[in-house]
Order: sequence, then C-alpha cells, then structure tokens
Amino acid sequence: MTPTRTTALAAAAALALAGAVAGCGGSDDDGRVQASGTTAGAHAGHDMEGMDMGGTTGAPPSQADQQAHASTMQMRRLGTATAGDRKVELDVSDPTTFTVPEGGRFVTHRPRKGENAHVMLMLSDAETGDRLPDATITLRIVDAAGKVVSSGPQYPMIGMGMGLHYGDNVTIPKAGKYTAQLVVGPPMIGRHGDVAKRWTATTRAEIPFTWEGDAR
Ligand SMILES: [Cu+2]
Repeated sequence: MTPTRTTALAAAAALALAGAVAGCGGSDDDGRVQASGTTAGAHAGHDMEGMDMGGTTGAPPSQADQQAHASTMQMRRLGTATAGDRKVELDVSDPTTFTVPEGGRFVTHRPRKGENAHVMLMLSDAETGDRLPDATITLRIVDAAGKVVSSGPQYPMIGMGMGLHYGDNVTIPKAGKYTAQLVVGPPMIGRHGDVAKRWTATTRAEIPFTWEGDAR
C-alpha cells in the first residue's frame, strides 16, 4: 500500500470501484466481499478503512468482471409505496461491502456480525420514474409487535446495474412480517422550472413486507 492519494483521478477511480463493490452480492462469514480485481479483501479487519484505488495492487475490474458481478447480484423486491409525488421501492440483497464519502475521503463499510440484509431504497418521481439524488431517507424497520429492529439514515450509493439508491446493511432478527417506515426529505438538487415545485415536502411512507429469513 502507498500513502493516501488525493488526486481527482484517484477520487474518480474510487467512485468507479465503489460502484463495482456495492454491486457485488456475496460475502463470507468474516465480512469480506468476493470481489476480484479489487483490493477489498486486503483490508479485512480494518473496520473504517479509507478507500485506496492504488495502481500498485492491480488494475480496475474489467467490463467482463463487472458484468459477471452484476449477474450474480441477487436482489429481491420487498414492496413499494407512493409518498406524495415520489415513489419508493424497497429491495433487499445479502449484506454487502460499500464505500461512501465521509469527511472528504472514501470510507469502506463491511457487513458487521449478525447483519443479514442490505436494504436498498429506490427513490423516484411518481410520474416520470426519474431517480432522485441528494435526498435524505431515514428508515425504521418495525416488527409485527411494533418493536423497532433497525433504525437510521440511509447512505446514498450506486451499484452496478441498479443505479442510485439509499441503503445500509441491517439485521432483521427472524422470518416474519415487518414494516419499513420511511421519512423522505426533498432532493437538494437544482431543478428546471417545470419541476421547481415538485418533491419540496418531507414526506412519510410505509412499506409492509414479509421477511423469509434471508435475502434470497
Ligand atoms: Cu446499496
């Protein structure tokens, strides 16, 4: 490993890698993602490790590699809801490693012990289906008895072939019926005049779903 790189090129490469890593499904018991062509496995044990897309440890994943990963990513739709002028879709996969910008650098989050799902919230305009970036989504997962089993703000991220979503790795204790309670803030992005008055309110939505015990 070489010291942290701060060039724009490295940042762009890290972004590209973040997509490839976030799009890769399977992880083994100690939390490493099987991602050929990346350095993801080399950092196992460092919980909060800055992303290093150095040229010394191998080339970026080829297009063929990326397509192979996309085709092995198992995603399942749990439900959808309409929140005013927005639509939210809740998908789930196995817990996965993802990389997010925090404090001016990229930080990699690996699945923690006990986490058994990666939740993905696709936020879009209810009419056009355009995916909406730069929003905030807070998710609470509540069981049938009303107990909160997971709660927190969701990270914006991109995965191969799935596009922009908001998500995190979570623990869903056992098979059964749950409700995803969402608070969705407005996308803080520039708008043309024809959408200036859309998506301006903070809205709530609920997506009831059945958890089978794993993501597949
Ligand atoms: Cu994700």
